[in-house]
Amino acid sequence: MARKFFVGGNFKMNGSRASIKKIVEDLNNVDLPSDVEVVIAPPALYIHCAKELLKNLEIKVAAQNAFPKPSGAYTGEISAPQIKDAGADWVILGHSERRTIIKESDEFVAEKTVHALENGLGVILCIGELLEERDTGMTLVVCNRQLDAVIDKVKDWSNIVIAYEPVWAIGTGLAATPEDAQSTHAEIRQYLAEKLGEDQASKIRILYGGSVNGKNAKSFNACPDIDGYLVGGASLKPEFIDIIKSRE
Ligand code: G2H
Repeated sequence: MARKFFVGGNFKMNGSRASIKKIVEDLNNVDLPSDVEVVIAPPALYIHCAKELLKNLEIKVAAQNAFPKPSGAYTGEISAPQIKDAGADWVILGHSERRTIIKESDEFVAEKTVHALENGLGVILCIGELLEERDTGMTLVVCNRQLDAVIDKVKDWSNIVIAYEPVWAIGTGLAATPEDAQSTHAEIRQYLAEKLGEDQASKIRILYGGSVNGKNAKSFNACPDIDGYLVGGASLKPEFIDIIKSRE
């Protein structure tokens, strides 16, 4: 079965009611390809508003984080059931900005993944290496370690999409080359096959993330193991639509 191309827009901590309304209206007003799954991830405050404004019901909404408890005394956190209640179907977990700035461990990301899946959310699981890890040949060691934490706890990966985001490429304008990205994606898929079996590995979508924009998206078209993109900065701009349409 072919893997459906997936384009996620990670707005990060950007936007206002007005700017998110504009992004959603722009998405409402274009014919998007039916063979691309589109998910937008506004800041949590705007999930409900984005969901209400979306007229194209094929476009789904994601949160950018979730706490691994359903409710309780966890000031400032949001739970998977609340994310569902606000209208989102997905959550981004393990983004490098949370791993590095908020110091989230592999185990905590795995715990969140279990909780999100148990509560009916799809998970966009981000993995990726720092520049010094890449320079010392540690790319796969790091990616595999981040995957292992989740593999230890989750056997059914049908509701997980992996986003491979080399940290050195995030927000820098310096995307990985298609050759480098394809080679890492293929190695990640091979690792998943060893751990989860060929069948599951062949179905898991592996997105590339890191400075994808309207100009470079097409350059990844020939990469068989790149099943879409997680887009940050460019998802706030009209070129997000060019990225969604980049396979046409
Ligand atoms: C990587 C990506 C989105 P950007 O973080 O997750 O952001 O496209 O701005 O590099």
